[in-house]
This record gives sequence, C-alpha cells and structure tokens, in this order.
Amino acid sequence: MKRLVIVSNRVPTPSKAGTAAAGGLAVAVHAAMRDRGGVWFGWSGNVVEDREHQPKIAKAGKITYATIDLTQEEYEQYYNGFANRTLWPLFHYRMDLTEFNRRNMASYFEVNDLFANTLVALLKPDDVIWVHDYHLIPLAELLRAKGCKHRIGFFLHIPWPALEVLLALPNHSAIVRALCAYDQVGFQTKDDLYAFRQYIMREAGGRADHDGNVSAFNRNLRAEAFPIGIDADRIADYARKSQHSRQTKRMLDSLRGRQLAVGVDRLDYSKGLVERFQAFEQLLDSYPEHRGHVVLLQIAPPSREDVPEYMEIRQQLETTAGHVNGRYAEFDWVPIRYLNRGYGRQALAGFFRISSIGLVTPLRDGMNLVAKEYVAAQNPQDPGVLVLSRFAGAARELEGAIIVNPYNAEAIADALHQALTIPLEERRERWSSMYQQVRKNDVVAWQQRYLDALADVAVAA
Ligand code: GDG
Repeated sequence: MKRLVIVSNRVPTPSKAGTAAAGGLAVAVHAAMRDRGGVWFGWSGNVVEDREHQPKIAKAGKITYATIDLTQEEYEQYYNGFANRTLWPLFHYRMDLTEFNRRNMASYFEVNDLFANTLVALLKPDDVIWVHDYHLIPLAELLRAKGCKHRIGFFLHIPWPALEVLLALPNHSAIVRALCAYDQVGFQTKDDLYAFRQYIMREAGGRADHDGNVSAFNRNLRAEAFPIGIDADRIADYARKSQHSRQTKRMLDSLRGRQLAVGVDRLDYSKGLVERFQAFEQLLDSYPEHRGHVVLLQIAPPSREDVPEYMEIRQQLETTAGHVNGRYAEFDWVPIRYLNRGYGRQALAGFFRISSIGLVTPLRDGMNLVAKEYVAAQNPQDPGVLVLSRFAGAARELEGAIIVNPYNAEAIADALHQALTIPLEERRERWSSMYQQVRKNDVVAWQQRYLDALADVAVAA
C-alpha cells in the first residue's frame, strides 16, 4: 500500500488527536488514519516570532505528525483573515460577514507556498497526498509548480457555494483554477458538486459531465461527492458505557423526569444557535403544555475567539438565552442550559443517549457530524428523535430525521412538539433507517471510498 500523506491546516498534538479536539475535520482525519497510518502534516497551532525551517516530527502509533509554526502576521492574515473572514463566511452564504482584502489574500497564498515548500522535502516518490479543506485550496497548484508529480486529492469539508455567491469573491477564478490542479476534488454532497460544476461550465468555460469528469484551466480532474462519516461503533460504545456514568446520572437526576433536547456545536454563526434558542422560545409560546417539562441543553465550546464576528455571536447567544430564561424560568426549572465550554466525547455520548431530541439546526453546514453522532448514541429500544436542518449536508442522508428550515422558528417549534410526542414505534422506525445509514457510511468507509477513487484517477504523466 502506498504511503498516505494527509495535509490539513491544523494538526493536533498526538495525545489530543481524536479525543477532545472540538472540530469535525480533526476527528474524522484521525479516525481515518488510525489503522492505515501515514504522515499528517500541517500547522502546529503555535504562533511564534521566528519560525524554525524544519518541521517538528512526532510519532504516535502508526501516524507521523509533522508540524510547522506560523508567525503572528500569518496567523492574523492567512488564518483569521482570508480563511476565516473571507472563505468561511462566503462559503456559508454569509456575504454580509465576508471581508476581503488583498493583503490577507496574498498571505493565504504565501502560507500555502510555505506548506508546499516544507511538504516537498518530506515526500517520497510513491506517496499519495490528501489535502483537506478551504485553508489549503492552492496547495496542489503550488506543489505542481515545484515539480511535484504525485497523485493529489482534495476534500472540502464545508459547503461549495452557489455560483452567484462565489462570484462575490474578488479572486474566485484564481481559487477555482487552483482547485483544478488536484487530481480529485471531493465534496460533501451532490448539491455542492452541482454548484461546482455550474461554475466550471458557466464561468470557467470548462466541461463537467455527470460521471464526475471535469476539464478546465487546461487540466483534467475528477469531482465527486463523498459524504463524510463518523466512527459509529465507537460512539455507540461510548454511549452504552457512559449511560451509567456518574456524570450522566447527575444529569438525569437534575432533570427530575423532564425531557431533554440537546445541541452540541462549536460556537459559530453558521450553526444557527440564536435562531435555535428563539425556536425553543417559540415552542414554549405555542405549546404551553411543554413549559416546565422540557429542557434544552446547549453545549457550545468557544471557537476562533480572535475573530470579531465570533465575539459578537457569543454575546448574542448569551443575551438570547438570558431573555428566554428570564421570560419562562421557574424557581425549579430553567428552560435553556447554555454551556459555553467543551465536554469529553464520552460525556457527550452519554448526554446524547438520554436526550429525547437531538437538535441540529445549522443555517449552512457541509455535513454536520453531531447529527450522525446523535443517531449512533441512541438506545435502540428507546431512541430519541433527530430534528435536523435541511441546510446540513447530513439531511441528504438522514431521512428518518424531522427536517426543518432553521430560519423558521414556528416550524421548528412544531417539529419539537412532534418529536416530544411521537409514538415509540415511529421513533424506532425513524431511528433504525438512520442508524443503518450512519453505520454503512462510517468514517472508514468514507476514507476508503475516497482513496479508492483517487487511486483510480488517470493521472497525466
Ligand atoms: C466541519 C464542517 C463537517 C463539538 N463540541 C465538542 C466536541 N465536538 C465535536 C463533535 C463533532 C465535531 O466536534 C464537530 O463536527 P461538525 O461536523 O458538527 O462541525 P465542524 O466543526 O464545523 O466541522 C462540518 C465537518 O467539518 C467534517 O467534515 O461535518 O460541516 O463545518 O465530532 O462531536 N467534541 C468534544 N467536546 C465538545 O465539547 N470532545
């Protein structure tokens, strides 16, 4: 088997990989590499004044971690700037939050070039390179410019925006041209793939057929949807074990027989948290019978705290939770338990298991792993109900969920009421179709499908 080299913006320290890291990409990449092994290359997460030229190398199990540091300026311009204040909001349809400037864009290409230079020195001739996510779109083009002839694949974890949205990015053509330097580009859903093909055909004057063959910018490549999966058996195992843990028992005791709805999300404006709280308020408004009988537990570990939009969303959320609780709380019941911190994976699985509802209502999401984790953690005899945004990639696979429009508070309130009152038989039916899907397309199946397809791509000599 050829050696696999995975590149992602951020590489966790070996001891943290696959454990507490709150972020879908790290969880999935680690699960994909655990058995097969290989090299995982990217940013260490450290910001330094003077960077060492050689990457730091650490080995754990079958994985070799190779990391480099960033300078303060790179961190601000490449990471906080172009990646998280330009590409992230735009690709999540938040043109109102998208900021663009040439300095940040230049830094984005410079840091990608730094990655390319460092990576070239680590490569063996037969390596297969798999690059992850929007931070590193230009990497293949820069590697090719240095003579790299390797097979290189790319996977986008976030949505690919509709043509009209992407056109608002001043350098959209440079970004898409760079993407075409890969041999294979993977998206989360067919909708993302469709939007990409639209760009290729209508804006780039290229060709993109229904079989996934793309020709544009003097390159031939493959583009396909590879919906990402989770480590379903592991989550199910965590959930079974932790249903009897002290923490889960304490949670149950504190509920005193009330039903629990749970949300777990990085604190990010794309996750629709303010709208979710408002929808929960609407439930209490429209269905007074649930007052005092249901609790929303929202776990939202802080994320990208140096970016102003993330400070704002945090404030908005605190205000909204305060408002709903102020309006409805009784001396022995608080409707929303909002926790601005992370919990261990086992604890989360236990909370999922005892919840009647998994509430996953992003305004846009590439996939949303939490939706799948919630399904995997359920008790087959007495499963909870997933209420899921139609704008999460996961909605394409999880047909047993109650699908909602995350902007429509009244409709979410209706869905919550339905979920709270749904008969056991229907809950089981809905859950079992979703569980089969989550197990079938787990993270190992996902990486296998992606890498098999990459191995089959005809690469120009
Ligand atoms: C990106 C895309 C796509 C969350 N809080 C805690 C915690 N988490 C874990 C969850 C889940 C992961 O982090 C979050 O994954 P999501 O998919 O929900 O969201 P993003 O971070 O935005 O991920 C997304 C994903 O990449 C993969 O392709 O699905 O669309 O945006 O695994 O459980 N984990 C722990 N404590 C927490 O408090 N341990």
